[in-house]
Amino acid sequence: MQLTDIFNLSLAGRAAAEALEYDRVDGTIATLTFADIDTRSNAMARVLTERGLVRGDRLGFFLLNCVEFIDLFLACVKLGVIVVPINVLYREREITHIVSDAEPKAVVTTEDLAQFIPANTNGWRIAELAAAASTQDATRVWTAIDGDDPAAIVYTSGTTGKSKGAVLTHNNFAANAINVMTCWRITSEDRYLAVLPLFHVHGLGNGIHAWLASGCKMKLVEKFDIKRAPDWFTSFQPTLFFGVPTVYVRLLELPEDLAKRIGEKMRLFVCGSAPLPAQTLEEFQGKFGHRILERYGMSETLMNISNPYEGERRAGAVGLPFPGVSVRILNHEKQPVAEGEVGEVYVKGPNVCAGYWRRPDATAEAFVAESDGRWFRTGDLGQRSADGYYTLCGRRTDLIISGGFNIYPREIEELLLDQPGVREVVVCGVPDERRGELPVAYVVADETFDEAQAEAACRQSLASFKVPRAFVRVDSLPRTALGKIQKHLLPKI
Ligand code: MLC
Repeated sequence: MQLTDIFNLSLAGRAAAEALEYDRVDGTIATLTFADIDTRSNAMARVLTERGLVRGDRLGFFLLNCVEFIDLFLACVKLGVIVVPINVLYREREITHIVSDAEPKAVVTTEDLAQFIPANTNGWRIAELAAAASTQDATRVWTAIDGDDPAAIVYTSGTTGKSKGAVLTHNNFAANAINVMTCWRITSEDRYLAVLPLFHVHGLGNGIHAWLASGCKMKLVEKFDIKRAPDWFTSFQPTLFFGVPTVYVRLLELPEDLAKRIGEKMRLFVCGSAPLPAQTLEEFQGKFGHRILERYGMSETLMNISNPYEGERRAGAVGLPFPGVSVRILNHEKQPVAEGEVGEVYVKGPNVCAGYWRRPDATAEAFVAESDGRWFRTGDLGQRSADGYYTLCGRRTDLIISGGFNIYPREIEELLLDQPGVREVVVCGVPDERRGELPVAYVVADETFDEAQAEAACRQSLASFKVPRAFVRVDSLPRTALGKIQKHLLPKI
């Protein structure tokens, strides 16, 4: 099995059907069939082969959503080349780490984004690859690929400050695509509006893969923009939409009558990547006439748990395990907790990644081998109700989620500790209505500390969503007798 076999249901099986539309720069709409998608990626695969890429090589993607992202992604899937998506908001420090860890043959990017690629990295322009593909032979390429071959290495923020690459195989993505498609009843009749970034598993593993498996029609936009959303919804009239909570909070800003009209055409709104406040769910239902379906996944595991399509979509809960996925809630002693009690969520299934790229230490830490298999420690705390619904109630780790993007405080703290005058620093998430959480830095520093300089240093090296929204000076950090920082005792801002 390889991913192409599933994608062929549409690439070959629905060759003549309209597959994709996107807005051109001049404002006109481009439409491609599944046959077009297939041949474009065949040609792109031949370009990659000419440039020396073979099965098992890595290729970095540093791109906004665009049709060429899809061409390149499918070309890699067909060749067994491992895709390494990089968040377009990442900057020097983050990209340098990913490139040195994954060692891609090249990082594919645009003219605008090329400035952020480290100088010693092979940067390929997507426009040049696309131009080369346009004159290539577009007949099918086929490579012998094993289902356990990696399809992508997805970097997730690491607790040590350095991100780790979750190795997702063809089988992982296939299991996820089939679950998403069947459990959410996605069919070729659907019209999917894709606003989430393709460099994350939400937009890629759920969005692109469910589109290709089901053969529905997709409208792809560069990135979510609330000002353009009314036009996308009214002109494309989607039936299917995936968002993070921040996207739903922003959609609540739309006028009542428009919301109602959008709701009339819609079949399913799905939310994930961060907790959806029950109030947002209820308000959204009142305004759009749809109960958002909330589900739970991670970059390392793809989708684990989902509220049911039929049946109760319970506010605050993430629902029931997906087919093939086993879930356990364990206490500190790794023993199962009683019903309703809180413990750490462990998962097992065909969706769970093979491990972390070249990090046997981190892989050993994240997995627990039991007599019934290999369980992945999610780091999330949860409980199960009497009727089997799971609810998440926080995290074991310090992870901050802002707008659906993960932030590990340690990475920012390490950078700030290098700033003049800083003696101690701790970064915490503070609640924010729109983004869920925002990072704030509490700093113990002498008079040489300069806030503007610290902020500029963060902005230079880190993604914009990681830059602390405030620097709060404190005399000391509240600690326990054992020296652990008590974040809850820091002054509220
Ligand atoms: C935001 N920006 C982006 C971007 N999202 N740039 C490129 N691509 C994107 N996808 C930039 C904006 O241009 C802007 O830059 C700044 O970030 C703030 O954006 P905003 O539009 O003012 O913010 P907001 O209205 O808050 O909306 C942000 C958002 C974004 C919701 C659109 O946070 C987003 O796309 N989040 C999705 C994250 C995601 O897909 N996570 C899935 C992880 S997978 P400037 O320069 O103008 O300031 C995972 C597993 C699972 O967790 O279970 O799914």
